[in-house]
Amino acid sequence: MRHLFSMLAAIAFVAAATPTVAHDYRAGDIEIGHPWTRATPPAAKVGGGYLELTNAGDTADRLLGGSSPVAARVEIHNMEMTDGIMKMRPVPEGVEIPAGETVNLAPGGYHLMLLELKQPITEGEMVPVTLEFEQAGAVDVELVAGPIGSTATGHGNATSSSHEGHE
Ligand SMILES: [Cu+2]
Repeated sequence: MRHLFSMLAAIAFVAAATPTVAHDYRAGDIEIGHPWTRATPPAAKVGGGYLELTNAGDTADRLLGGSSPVAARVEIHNMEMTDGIMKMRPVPEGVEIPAGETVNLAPGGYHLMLLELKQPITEGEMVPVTLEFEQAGAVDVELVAGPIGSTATGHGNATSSSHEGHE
């Protein structure tokens, strides 16, 4: 009985963590799992982008960057611990996706950065982004916008000031 309860709790947790239906895309050998973003505060000029990249092929590929009609630029960033402080830095060389492996762009690590947003991202919105891969080429995906509160896990208070510095 206790086992059943914890199983139900686990299911409830998963449901809460993924408020929207998972959606996937494919470009050549690259599978793109559940691209998402977060709603932004009214004055925000930047937004994040998160997704899972799986290389089903037998040669390495590389996510080089992207573009979006809702932002002036889309960059790839990484979060790194420097002297005990989480800092973001642009990764112009992109992210390698080794053959047969999965690379996660997620809060706290590699992520897409939508810069100079033309308007705030609202919860539930589908944000179109074109991803650019070295081998697989360009592919259009849509980021599902989660609630604004979910900023706590990634681009939270500690990093929002460094985002401002991107302007
Ligand atoms: Cu960033």
